[in-house]
Amino acid sequence: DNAFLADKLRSGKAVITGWSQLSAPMVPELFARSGYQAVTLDLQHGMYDFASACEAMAAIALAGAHRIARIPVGDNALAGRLIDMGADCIIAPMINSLRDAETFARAVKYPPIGDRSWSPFRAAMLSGQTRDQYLENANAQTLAFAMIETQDAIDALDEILSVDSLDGVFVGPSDLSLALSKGASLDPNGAHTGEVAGEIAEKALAAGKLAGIFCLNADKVEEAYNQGFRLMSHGVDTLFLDHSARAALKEVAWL
Ligand code: 3PY
Ligand code: MG
Repeated sequence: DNAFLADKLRSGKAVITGWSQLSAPMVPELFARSGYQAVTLDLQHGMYDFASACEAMAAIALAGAHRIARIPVGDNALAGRLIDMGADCIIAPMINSLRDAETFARAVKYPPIGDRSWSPFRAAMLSGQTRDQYLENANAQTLAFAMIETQDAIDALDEILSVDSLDGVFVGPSDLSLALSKGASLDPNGAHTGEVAGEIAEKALAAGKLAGIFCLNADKVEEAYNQGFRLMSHGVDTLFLDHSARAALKEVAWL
């Protein structure tokens, strides 16, 4: 369908996004062709750079799916470039303060709620709008999600959620579990990590924001949905390949 990602999420629809770290454009296209409504390109921990993300977004768009990009820490200039090239949603990692949230979200939005710089030629083309229409709709259609995944972020959550130009929060359960255990254990699927994620979603929803989360299995997707999250990742290309490669080799282990 032609609905915008922002409209789907705001109307309460769940959106599952594939998560891509391998930067050949066929990889995110495969996610989209296999039915994922959205594909997230990981420019923080994956192999993508700006050029490969541009190619990937074209391939995803061709397959009719939403484009989400996770930027490297603090790279708000790249956020602007990626939306200009057709990202529907930017996820910014390690947002730890009001100032982090404000500078990030403002880079994604045009005045009066932000200071995004003008020239969305590609984004307007991909969304099927004239540039005038694009200007009218961009602030509502383009999403800024701040990752909440540190103790500082939890401490500053109310302030972060007060940022007008921010659309939502996105929980990173691995870093969150490291923060909660003070570095003692990585426990993204643990009960305590899940409870804290639920509290983050509750606060976000109460503040009128959207909530998203990185999930490592289908049970976590269900838990997150019940906690009010609507944007959930499920399926990472590197992990798919890792699991399938091991399984394939195991089948011929008799050799
Ligand atoms: C985390 O779990 O910390 C993430 O950033 C998800 O990729
Ligand atoms: Mg993280």
